[in-house]
Amino acid sequence: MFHDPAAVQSGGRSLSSAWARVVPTTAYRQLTGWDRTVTWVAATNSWRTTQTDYTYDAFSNVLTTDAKGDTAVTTDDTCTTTVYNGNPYPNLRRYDGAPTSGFSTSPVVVNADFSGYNKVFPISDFNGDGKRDLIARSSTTGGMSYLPGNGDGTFGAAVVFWPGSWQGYSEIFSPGDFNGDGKADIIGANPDGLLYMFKGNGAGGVSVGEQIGESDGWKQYDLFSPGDFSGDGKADIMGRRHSDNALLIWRGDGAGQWSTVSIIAASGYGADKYEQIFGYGDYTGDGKADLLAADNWSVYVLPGNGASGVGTPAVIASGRIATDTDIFLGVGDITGDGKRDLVTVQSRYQPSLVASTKTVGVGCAGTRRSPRMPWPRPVRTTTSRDRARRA
Ligand SMILES: [Ca+2]
Ligand SMILES: [Ca+2]
Ligand SMILES: [Ca+2]
Ligand SMILES: [Ca+2]
Repeated sequence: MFHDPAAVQSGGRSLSSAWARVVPTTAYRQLTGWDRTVTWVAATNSWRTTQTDYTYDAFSNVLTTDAKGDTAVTTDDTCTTTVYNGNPYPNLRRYDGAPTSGFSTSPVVVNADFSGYNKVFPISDFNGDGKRDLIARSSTTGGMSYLPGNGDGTFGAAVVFWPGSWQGYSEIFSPGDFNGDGKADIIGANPDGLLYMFKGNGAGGVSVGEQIGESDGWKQYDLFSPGDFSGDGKADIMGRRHSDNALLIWRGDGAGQWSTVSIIAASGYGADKYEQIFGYGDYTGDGKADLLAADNWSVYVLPGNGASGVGTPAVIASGRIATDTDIFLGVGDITGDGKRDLVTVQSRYQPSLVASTKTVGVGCAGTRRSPRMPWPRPVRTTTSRDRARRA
């Protein structure tokens, strides 16, 4: 999703453009380097040096980041050792909802090898046990499975409910219950661009698809649904149009069709602004369904006003949650603690946090290096990256 054709190393593997932005000059190199910060510590009348080493693995991701601590003998040392490895497989991870807004910065890998699927989306409850589930499509057979939510943020083994191939379907998603029988349904655009609804049976299956709408132009949209966005209690379909970046809503009639369609915004919701927009349900807690969106640095809430309108976007999380993620899934609360969660898919080769440990103490553990530059110096930051680039 985030892959940038310009950010392809010589080996041919594409790397996240977002990741390239974090370490722009060295993300595609196999090397080690260091950053060094020298700070005057008035309390101890001494200079403090903090050095961070970077090592890049065979895939040119940051492998280890190791703060070597300071050279001043004070108790203000704070040394953090962080270890990353490139993902051996695409994985599925969960970011638990933070107490007030946003999400935990320590994701939990809930499926370490998600390489068998090329499409995944959330659904409220597909198998009738009251817990939220995921739907996934096999990358080899195109068959459809559901991953039953356990209610604690984890998922059980995939259960195939449609062995035949849905490989040609694009824009597959669940709006929740679209035909009014109380059971969550699936909607998808078929290879001809026609839209089909697959009525859920509430027990882990769907009936044969039936066409909804008459147009064959559904491939011109990114489609998603936060549930009811218009405020009438009936699930809606939303989308953004590729040609003009407009945001649209098809207001569900509660019986498997829609009553009206309108353009919420004529522009401004394109992939150039938000790489992904996805339905969430109510994120803000005002009872009105919201959308979430992400660019290559931040995750945003696009608050619904309960009447098909969108308020001002607000950043709810930034950093690795955005740079590390290929696909966002607006799953709602899947851990049962009342806080809204997020599930993401992270691709192969992306850096995956292995461990992070913080030590506070004199010099901390590990190697302490002598400063290479004239000593002491005023407060400043230097970097070896230019040197490495020349090397
Ligand atoms: Ca379920
Ligand atoms: Ca239904
Ligand atoms: Ca509605
Ligand atoms: Ca809301």
